[in-house]
Amino acid sequence: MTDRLEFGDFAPEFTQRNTSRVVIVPVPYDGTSTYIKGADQGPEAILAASPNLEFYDIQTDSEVFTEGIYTDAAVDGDWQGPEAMAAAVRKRIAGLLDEGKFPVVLGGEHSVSIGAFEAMAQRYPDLTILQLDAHSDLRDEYEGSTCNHACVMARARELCPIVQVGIRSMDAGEKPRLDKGRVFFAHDICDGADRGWIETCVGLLSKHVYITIDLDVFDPAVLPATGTPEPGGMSWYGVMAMMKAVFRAKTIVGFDVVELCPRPEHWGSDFLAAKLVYALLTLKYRLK
Ligand SMILES: [Mn+2]
Repeated sequence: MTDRLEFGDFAPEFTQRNTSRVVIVPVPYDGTSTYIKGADQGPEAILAASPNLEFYDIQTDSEVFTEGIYTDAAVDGDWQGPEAMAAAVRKRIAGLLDEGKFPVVLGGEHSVSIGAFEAMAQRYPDLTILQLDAHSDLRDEYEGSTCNHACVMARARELCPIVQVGIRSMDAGEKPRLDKGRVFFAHDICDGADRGWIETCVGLLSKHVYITIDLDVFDPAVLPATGTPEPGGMSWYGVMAMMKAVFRAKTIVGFDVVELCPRPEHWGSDFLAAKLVYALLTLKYRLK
């Protein structure tokens, strides 16, 4: 037994490290966020909310936890900057890939994804990184670091092709780095737009896909507890429709859910993040 929080509250036979296909990796890091601090509390809030989910999925008539969901120790340390944190995440994820596990990273601010990107790109030469986010995150450098949360997708682009979904906030200086053919802006895909864009998006992905979900991709009315909320975001069913199409067509090799900034008055955000994790696992293993 361990006194640390676990995802869900499953019988011990479904939470053993050696038999679990899924490994949850909390990364409680918030070293570079620029507006509201608190993303380091995100993993704990997601884990704390998770036992309150229903673990039966209506749409697929399934209980995906039977694949085994192990919650690993947090990647944590007394780091001087995000570079050292990214290296620690890379090492952890590379180890899990060696063991044949399906890693799920819980942030933490978005820079926690960089180490996962590196481990994934090394393992899968044809990788595409699919980003759901309000922000393009394509700054080459921000506040003295190339691993700042505002630079996450600039680092991703150095490793492999990327596709960006839900974007509605960026700096003019990022324009040269933006590949417009691979960006789905929120104003084009939200608010009653038909979902034909999803097929176009799936068509841009390679076989192996890593998904990075900044929770601020959701509209703040849906998920308010995030550090840099932006109006005009995606709905729950908008995200799920897209995810269903992606998981059906491609081999998803892992994903992260980042930038939850928990607030006591917005406990629904913690629950949404936990539900999103479980819903994506259902799509991974139970989608018919
Ligand atoms: Mn963002």
